[in-house]
Amino acid sequence: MELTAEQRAQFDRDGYLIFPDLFAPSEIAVLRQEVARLSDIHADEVVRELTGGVKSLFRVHEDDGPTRSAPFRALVRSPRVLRPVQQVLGSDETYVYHTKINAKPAIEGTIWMWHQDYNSWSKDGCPTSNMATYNVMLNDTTEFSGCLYIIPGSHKLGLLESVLDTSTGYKLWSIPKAKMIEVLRNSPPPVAVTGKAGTAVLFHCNVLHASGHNLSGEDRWHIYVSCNAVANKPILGPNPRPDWVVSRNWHPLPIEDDAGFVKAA
Ligand SMILES: O=C(O)CCC(=O)C(=O)O
Repeated sequence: MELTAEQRAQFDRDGYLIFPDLFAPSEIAVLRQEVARLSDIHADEVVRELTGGVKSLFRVHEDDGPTRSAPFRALVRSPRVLRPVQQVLGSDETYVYHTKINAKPAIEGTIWMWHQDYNSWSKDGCPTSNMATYNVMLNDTTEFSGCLYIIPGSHKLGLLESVLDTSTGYKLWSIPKAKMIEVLRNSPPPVAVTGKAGTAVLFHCNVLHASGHNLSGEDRWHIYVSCNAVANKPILGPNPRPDWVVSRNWHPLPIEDDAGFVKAA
């Protein structure tokens, strides 16, 4: 899948792109089966809500480790995912920084406070913000079920100061309250990124985003494929985060079969 010049200009301007209904219901059914299987695994790669449900399942794109998954490994190599990522990063030599399935369970799935992904990734040692994330909705996503909110154009603010938010099961570098209020009062209104299962979203690592609690009766499953240019691989410090959140596999990812993830099931 090749982005048009117009889409590339839109990504540069707004910091994100939405691809409604990009994956068919039959394709999403395959991926959902995998999430159900992976949710029973107990390992470091599976982060839980403070109440016990699965918050995030990391490292589903490799062929080793407890959360390995042949369908998700094939998904990150599909042209529908990898080609747009290569285009916005301006490099055919890209790799997966991490994969994460945010399960946001019905009723107990908690918020993600306002942040820029590069708040964390700069601290991991990635020299520049030439990084992006590709999200696929694995079920219908509404405001009620805790959709993502994005502030259009906020990547142009550059990297903002952050503080470590420890209020949920996953520690996250987030924007301090006073700064965030100032940004919200001076920015276009946040966009609620809702859509049918199979909708995809690609966003820049400096775009400000957050999401609400899942108050609905259904889990809200999303996969996030975060990508980096090989030339921007992190210069790791003395106590780097583990491999499942900061991949050490920085071989360029090949583009493979667009239907590979269905065949791999
Ligand atoms: O899954 C969500 O609702 C938000 C996830 C997010 O913001 C992130 O992983 O950076």
